[in-house]
Amino acid sequence: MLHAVKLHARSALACLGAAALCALALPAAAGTLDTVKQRGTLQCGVSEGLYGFSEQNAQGQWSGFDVDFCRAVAGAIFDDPAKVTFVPLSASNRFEALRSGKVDLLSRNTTWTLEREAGLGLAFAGINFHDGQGFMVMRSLNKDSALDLDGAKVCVEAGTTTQANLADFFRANSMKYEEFAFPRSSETLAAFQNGQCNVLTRDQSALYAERLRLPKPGDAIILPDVISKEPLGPVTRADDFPWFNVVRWVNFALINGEELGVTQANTAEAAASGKPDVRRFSGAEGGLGKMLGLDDAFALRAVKASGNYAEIYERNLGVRSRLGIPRGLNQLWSMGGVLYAPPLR
Ligand SMILES: N[C@@H](CCC(=O)N[C@@H](CS)C(=O)NCC(=O)O)C(=O)O
Repeated sequence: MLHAVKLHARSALACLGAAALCALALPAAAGTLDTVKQRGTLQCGVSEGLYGFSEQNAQGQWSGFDVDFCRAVAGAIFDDPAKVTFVPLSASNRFEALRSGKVDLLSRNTTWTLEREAGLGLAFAGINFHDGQGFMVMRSLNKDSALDLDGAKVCVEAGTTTQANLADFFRANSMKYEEFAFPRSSETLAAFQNGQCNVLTRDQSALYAERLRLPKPGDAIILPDVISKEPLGPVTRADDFPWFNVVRWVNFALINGEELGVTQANTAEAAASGKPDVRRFSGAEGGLGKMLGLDDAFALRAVKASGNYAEIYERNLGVRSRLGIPRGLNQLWSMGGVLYAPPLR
């Protein structure tokens, strides 16, 4: 069920001085942010188990790129990254969990598409991983291009953009395939392993992750073809703009944190910095956090919780991690990638 749209009246528009610097004061919203604050924990939807993105160890502790994003949001709100309840969701049940309010936020390798926003009443708060879909085959199959896959038996997870792109790719190239679709990633991988299908298709990042689960990862190869754009990012309900903004600006804060050189280890130093942009980032001036309903130090707190974007990326996905995925497109705009966050001011 979709929540009713809440309209926020402009209760005050205060303009300061000749420079006409305007601060837009909104009434306290009885929305998700208040619910989260009152509950004392953020309910964050993550995947059920995807190396590098969200996984739970034997002690029940979660880790991963998507998990760290949830912790950064909790850090921004509570100054305590532990105030998150992780809710594992399959590809098929993730959107209903968000729409029904079971989770406040979806941080689960989810692709931004028009249908999901305009059709489901959701809003993507940004892109935190630029992915693309690929194919994995056993080395013994002797295929080195996706265009050689005519007649293949393909395993795919149901309820994903992956399934739709698969159909497009084979149709566009006049090739046939037999589809084996499963609701869970563990079942999809098992079917590939036991030979029910000879091709596994997923987002490239997920292929890197799933290959590590094979008894002999070196027996499988990821074909070089990338057949789609998969901009992955955090998602909220579309009816709560103030909450959407909180999540969106935490994402921007992590990217700006990298750009400014604010790291998990130097937040105390950053808080004492004399540089104007670092002072705004740390909440020493600008009063930016309050406009979001947060403490002015929200950006610094987010980095304190999880590290800046580069730290989160390298810890979970980067070339020195188990997955070994180069930054590529996910490099800052100033370093040859496409990550670009509006300024905190
Ligand atoms: N990005 C795609 C695929 C997302 C997805 O759920 N992918 C599957 C494999 S392709 C996955 O990550 N499963 C992990 C899990 O269910 O724990 C989408 O948003 O539809």
